Amino acid sequence: MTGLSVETERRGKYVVCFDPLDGSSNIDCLVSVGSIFAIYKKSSAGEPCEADALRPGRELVAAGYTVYGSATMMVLALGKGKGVNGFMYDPSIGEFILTDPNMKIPERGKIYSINEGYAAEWSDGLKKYIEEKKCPTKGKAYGARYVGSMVADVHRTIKYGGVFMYPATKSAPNGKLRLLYECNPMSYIVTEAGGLATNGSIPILDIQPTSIHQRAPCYLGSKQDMEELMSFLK
Ligand code: AFP
Repeated sequence: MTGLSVETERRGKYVVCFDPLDGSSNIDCLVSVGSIFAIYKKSSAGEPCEADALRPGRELVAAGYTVYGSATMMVLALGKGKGVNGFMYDPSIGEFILTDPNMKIPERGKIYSINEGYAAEWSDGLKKYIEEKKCPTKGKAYGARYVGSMVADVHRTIKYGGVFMYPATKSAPNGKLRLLYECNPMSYIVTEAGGLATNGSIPILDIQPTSIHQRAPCYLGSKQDMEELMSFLK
């Protein structure tokens, strides 16, 4: 076998976009962090290239994250319509155990999650939505939770319901989160769990990426909460 054929055979069929350590600013104070990945099947025939990764999230074949919190859990969505499963790490046997089969995000939650420090830069619609969550015209006020590690905030949102937001602001119209390895994989998982994810105008998973590190505003969570939020953002 020639060196060339070995090299060719080593080429895989898949392209992985990943954030190996999400929430890194939380490490030194021992707050939960995580890892996120998204997998596309390679689309081009030749050598892997950037175009293999610059594709809408709808084309993902799998996505997952691991959250390093009070326990370590890996959450996987292994294909459209195949659901979401959570595996807790058991250090006594060194294995991940299926503890959260077929995870479903509640239809509505009681928590909103956003960095309120940037409130002065939000759109009027978002300001009104958060005001409605804090001082509701009907029903009870929502609780606020914000870890500052996307993995931990999204994991809580899937488990307890509600809405997680990293919005567009006046000084950062595309928000902060990276489309290919934060917004897309988390939106894919949340959507597979029965929730919704948008950039404020269209579903996150429909965005056509144009560069590897591009950012996107990200709003995701429980179906009913997201529908309400979207009515404010419009
Ligand atoms: P770092 O990995 O640089 O700490 O950023 C984490 C993150 O991308 C994401 O995990 C959080 O949701 C978001 O940033 C928090 O950003 P703010 O501190 O601006 O709220």
